[in-house]
Amino acid sequence: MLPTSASTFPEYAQKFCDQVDAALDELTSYGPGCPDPLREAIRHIVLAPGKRLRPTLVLMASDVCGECNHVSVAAACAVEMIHTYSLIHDDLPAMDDDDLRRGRPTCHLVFGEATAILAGDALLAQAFEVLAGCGAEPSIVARCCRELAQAAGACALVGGQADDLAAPEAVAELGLLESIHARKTGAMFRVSLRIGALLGGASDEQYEQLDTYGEKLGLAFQITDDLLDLTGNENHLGKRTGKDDEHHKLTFPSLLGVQESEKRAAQLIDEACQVLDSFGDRAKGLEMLARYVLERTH
Ligand code: GRG
Repeated sequence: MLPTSASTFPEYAQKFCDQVDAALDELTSYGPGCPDPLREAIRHIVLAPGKRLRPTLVLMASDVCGECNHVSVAAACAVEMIHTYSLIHDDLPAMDDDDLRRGRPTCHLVFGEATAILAGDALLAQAFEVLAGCGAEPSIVARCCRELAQAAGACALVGGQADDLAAPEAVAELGLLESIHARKTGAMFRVSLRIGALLGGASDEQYEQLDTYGEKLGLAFQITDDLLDLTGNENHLGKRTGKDDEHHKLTFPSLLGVQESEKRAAQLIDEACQVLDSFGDRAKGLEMLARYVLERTH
């Protein structure tokens, strides 16, 4: 399944992204019952050029454990649907109030707030429809659904987002910042690895290793996200920069400074890669993805 000659992560991951893109296109075509504006609103963001990191993690985790097929592709789409719903809702005026996402005007700007909210709601529901129907053994499917629901729920993605929105009023403290990011960003990275591991037939030890890799990767990703908001290029990023300062957000660079934040992200990526040692060459893609997170410009 893996292209062996690829030298950069995007080249390496292309084959995974192509499978996910094709499946998402099909899954968001929808039959009768789905109003045209809702379908268009969903596809406007789902099919926009996202990096597809989380679905790629699902597929790579399955692959390192031995089994990566259409079942994992369906699960990868479920994870991307939750992620995309969270982006659509995060961009709403009541939250981050953004006008640019994945290089396109945000969903609510094009289709209106009500349709954007409903597009997110539909994706959240569909994610579980797709995961429940992915075709894996029922006990594994049930475990994957539970893991995904937890990662998307009040103590993870949604809770982290709630605390992040409240953070300007909170005491600027590293423990709080790490807790917000572990929930708002880290949980979706971790669950991608967990689901990929479960569908790939991971041993308990492999599952734990991939989970630890996901935990470290998720935090490093958020640190680089904070740094890119400060120093990145809007054209490369496809979203506005400088928003964190504008919203008085609690971020790693605001708390630790740019250099210390870069050091911390690099250390986390080294630690994440070390955890992969026992997988040997099979984990090359996961290692490349981790290094890419550090070097990315978007
Ligand atoms: C609305 C429940 C709810 C949660 C919103 C997604 C999110 C949580 C907030 C977006 C703001 C933000 C900077 C989050 C942290 C990092 C993150 C999730 C960035 C976006 O992920 P990428 O860069 O996006 O992987 P693409 O578009 O490439 O998929």
